Amino acid sequence: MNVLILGGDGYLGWPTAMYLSSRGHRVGVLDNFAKRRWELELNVEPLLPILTLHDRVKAWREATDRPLDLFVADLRNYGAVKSTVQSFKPEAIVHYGEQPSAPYSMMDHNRAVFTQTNNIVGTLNLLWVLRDYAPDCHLVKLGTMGEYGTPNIDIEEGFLEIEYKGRKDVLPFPKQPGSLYHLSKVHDSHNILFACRTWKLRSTDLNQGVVYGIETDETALDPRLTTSFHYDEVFGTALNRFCVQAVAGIPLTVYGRGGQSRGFLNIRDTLRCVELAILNPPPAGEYRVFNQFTETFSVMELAEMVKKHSETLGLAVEINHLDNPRVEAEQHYYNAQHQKLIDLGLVPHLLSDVLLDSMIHHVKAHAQRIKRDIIMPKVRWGRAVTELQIAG
Ligand code: USQ
Repeated sequence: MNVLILGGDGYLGWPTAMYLSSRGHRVGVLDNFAKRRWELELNVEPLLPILTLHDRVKAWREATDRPLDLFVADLRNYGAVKSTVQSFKPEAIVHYGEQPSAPYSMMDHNRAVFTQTNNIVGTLNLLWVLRDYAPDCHLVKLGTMGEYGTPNIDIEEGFLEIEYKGRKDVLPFPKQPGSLYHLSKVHDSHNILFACRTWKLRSTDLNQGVVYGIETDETALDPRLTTSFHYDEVFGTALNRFCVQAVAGIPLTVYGRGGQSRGFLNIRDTLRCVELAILNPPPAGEYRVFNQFTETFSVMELAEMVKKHSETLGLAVEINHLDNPRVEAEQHYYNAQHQKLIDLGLVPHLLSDVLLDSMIHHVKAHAQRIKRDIIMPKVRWGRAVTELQIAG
């Protein structure tokens, strides 16, 4: 199958491209290298050094004799999206090509506007191109579990059966996202649902949880194939950050009480989930949602696991409860369904000592690259209180 990966230079896009290529698909990777620019803006960098995308594509060819098509394009440029789709002729598009960080979207007005215009306009361009030039192509869109927020009822997979005033319907599950980034994905979901209903496109919205892990079978083939792994406060995510903090001897940064529960999954399962979605496309006109995670943990549970495991490796680890920089529930009900990918054949890699061992081993090998000053959270969700307001 011809599969185009948008955001093919990223933490998940690059390993997905190699994984699908190794399974015999013809794979194209598209990126505009925006993430590398944001890294420069914030003076952060991935823990393991990574090559340019051009050099990684070359290294993949040398290691496996498999080609990848490379497109440098910005999804906000309709003409570039159109010409890529016309020349590559994708049967499936995997769309990771968005600004993926909640803290980045909450940093200031410019970055909030950028996040929403970048993400929403990029996806809207894609939908128009699919409508006119590739209506049968299956759009596999990376959404997020954070679209739902933390309601006090069970979270369903995209839709909820409702009985109201004696009538019944199946409607999109209510969305209460916790950041302007997460909101951008809600807006995308609405646009995609509209496009499927109105233009008879087909799409799978993968509402993914927080991903952890450094290594996949393909990245392990050659150090030149490494993926971008962040641990800073803006692009790093909870478990990945905790492993780096454990190695660096920095107390684990639990925000607030740490009762925030989220769905988590191993990076290897991300790749398999995307493959399962591609191999089982919905019919024309269907918009479907899979909740893509394998286990639920609270932040505090994760911190305790990392602490306990690190201690068996001789690392002394403390847990620090920081003032929560975000506005979010710190103790709440959380029960999200995640059955549809299991029904399609997903066999999860659950979080285990072996995985923690391997992550800490990788982090240790690059410990000299850890920048200690990019770990503590500085981006605050709440309104800044000015001196004028304090005065009255
Ligand atoms: N947290 C801490 N300490 C840290 C970092 C995070 O306590 O050092 C807490 C946060 O307050 C939050 C939870 O851990 O309650 C998750 O935060 P995160 O930074 O690991 O992940 P999040 O901001 O939710 O975003 C990440 C990805 C995003 C993806 C999302 C999936 O960056 O692209 O959409 O995970 S989900 O969380 O399910 O919405």
